[in-house]
Amino acid sequence: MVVKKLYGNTMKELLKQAKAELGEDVVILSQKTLAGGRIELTVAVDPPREAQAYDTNGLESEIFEIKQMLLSLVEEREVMGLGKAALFLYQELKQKGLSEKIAYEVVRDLSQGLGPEDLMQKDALRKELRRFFFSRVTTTQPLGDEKMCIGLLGRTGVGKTTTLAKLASIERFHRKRRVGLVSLDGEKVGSSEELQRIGKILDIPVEIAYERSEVPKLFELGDKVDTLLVDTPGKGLNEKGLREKLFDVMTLCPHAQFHLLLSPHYRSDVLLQDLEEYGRLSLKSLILTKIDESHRVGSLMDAVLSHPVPLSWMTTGQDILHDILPVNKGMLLDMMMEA
Ligand SMILES: Nc1nc2c(ncn2[C@@H]2O[C@H](COP(=O)(O)OP(=O)(O)OP(=O)(O)O)[C@@H](O)[C@H]2O)c(=O)[nH]1
Ligand SMILES: [Mg+2]
Repeated sequence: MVVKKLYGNTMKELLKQAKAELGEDVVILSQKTLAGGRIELTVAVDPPREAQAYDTNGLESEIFEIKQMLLSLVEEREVMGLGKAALFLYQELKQKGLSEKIAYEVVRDLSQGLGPEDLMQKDALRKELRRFFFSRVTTTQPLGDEKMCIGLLGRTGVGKTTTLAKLASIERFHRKRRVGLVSLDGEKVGSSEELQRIGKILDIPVEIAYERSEVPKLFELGDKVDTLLVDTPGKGLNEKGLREKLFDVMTLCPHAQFHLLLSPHYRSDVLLQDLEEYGRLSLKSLILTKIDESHRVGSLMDAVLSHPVPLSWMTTGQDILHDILPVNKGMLLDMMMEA
């Protein structure tokens, strides 16, 4: 992969430059606003197939696993040194679904804020855990008064289309804004009918792109609304199709904000994989979906504690008019510890 960093004042100008220098297949790896407002855009293109290097993935992942095993032995010994209550909490956190790495980080952090006496007390540790969780996990409220373009990302079935409809309902009925919905997911069987149904219930315009070439036409809707909501297919950024369409979205809506959806149904390694992959775009927030379906939110909390992306909403059912609320950190922590 050929990677290049570009600097400029607007996304539009940078995206144009990226296409001119690296061609139509260029993809965005990350974007960052620097001090003084300048933008740093990291872009890449894949090299031709024959130029790809010898695959060392197998060996690398074995070395990684061995390193992890050694590290966890060292960590467990260190936790033992903190006392019985800390060790119990460490084991409890792992049993609730946190990975060894995060459980160790939590207990080590708690031990720094507590004296040896408190470290022996279960209650004091629990209180400190709450403080740690509230300070480490941040939240954000992304709906502003300016013109907005909001794209939802995530693996298939995680709840993108349903959550988008819920956001449309908040914008349309609670905040009385003009809303439009565009979908980049025209290929999916039944998606047109589903989106038309949502458009009818919420009384908002809906446009669907079947091909990449249709994307620019779709975004003309952006001129007529305050909030443009963008539905995406449940494809990874590595699969051809989505990343090109997202590139176009960023060109057409340089102020677009992207949110990644995660649900407690997935193991933490799957959630972390999504965070790594979609985190290449600068994510505005994480939306936690299907919180009503599983009380075991440990894997979700593990992913949330591993990445510094703020949380915004959580969704709690299939009703597009009601089942969404701002993230409640206390509720999530209680759910994890009581599961
Ligand atoms: N219980 C519950 N079900 C939900 C929630 N959000 C979505 N669903 C359901 O999950 C299923 C999949 O939701 P979609 O919104 O179609 O998921 P998607 O991410 O758009 O899926 P693709 O378009 O296939 O990528 C649907 O049956 C939704 O009704 C939620 O918060 N709770
Ligand atoms: Mg969908």
